[in-house]
Amino acid sequence: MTKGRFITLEGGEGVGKTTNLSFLEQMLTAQGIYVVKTREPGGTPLAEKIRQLLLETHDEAVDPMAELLMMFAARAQHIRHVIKPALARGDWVLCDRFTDATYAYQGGGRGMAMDKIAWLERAVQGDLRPDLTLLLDAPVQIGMVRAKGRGELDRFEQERYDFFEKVRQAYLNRAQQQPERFVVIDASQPLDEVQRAIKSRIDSLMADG
Ligand code: T5A
Repeated sequence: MTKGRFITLEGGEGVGKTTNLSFLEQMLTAQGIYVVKTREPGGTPLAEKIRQLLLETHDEAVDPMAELLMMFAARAQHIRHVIKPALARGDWVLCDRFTDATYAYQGGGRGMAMDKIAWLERAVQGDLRPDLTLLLDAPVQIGMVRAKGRGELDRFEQERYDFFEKVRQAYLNRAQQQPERFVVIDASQPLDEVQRAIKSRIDSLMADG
């Protein structure tokens, strides 16, 4: 049985995570690899309900701690019912956002203490971490224009510009702190260039065995 891999795609709004996750799925499937494509928040029926609560707008202000705990509540379900079983089977898990998004949005964007996030990460995930994280990075403006092109904005997409600048910076800081896990890809390039960069990194991951 081949060793399962856990690959996450990260980045701000509209940088192309969903588009490139499908590209990656096709590329790996063509090589005979069993792939589980999933997303956060979400990935199980219950976690998708939590996603809906998180993304819709409410008359009541959402407390940042409540938001943080809902992210990890959804993640606990996702890890138990989807991610761990898939890795145990030897499948590759391709996940549209994971805990780096929590550090970027709840930590960087909302200003929650990073050590609280780290505590929850240990409590919920144990030692589960992605093998590889592709960070699609682009100026906030570019991602927002792409995201707006898709229609109605969710609760996060309605945040102010400086929120997304902080999110972007928090992602880049994490990539700098963990260069062995992160690959930063310039997502402002044309899509075929972005996909060439992704393919090259995956080829070397496979060559490493
Ligand atoms: N969240 C999530 C947290 O706050 N904390 C957490 O812990 C987690 C897990 C989830 C929200 O939840 C927050 C963050 C988010 O706000 P989401 O749906 O996962 O929401 O995230 P979004 O960023 O909203 O996802 P999007 O679908 O909007 O963006 P994608 O997936 O990055 O972009 P995609 O692939 O849909 O592309 C957008 C458009 O751009 C085009 C595509 O064709 C598409 O039309 N495009 C390009 N165009 C030109 N050149 C390129 N290189 C292009 N790449 C894509």
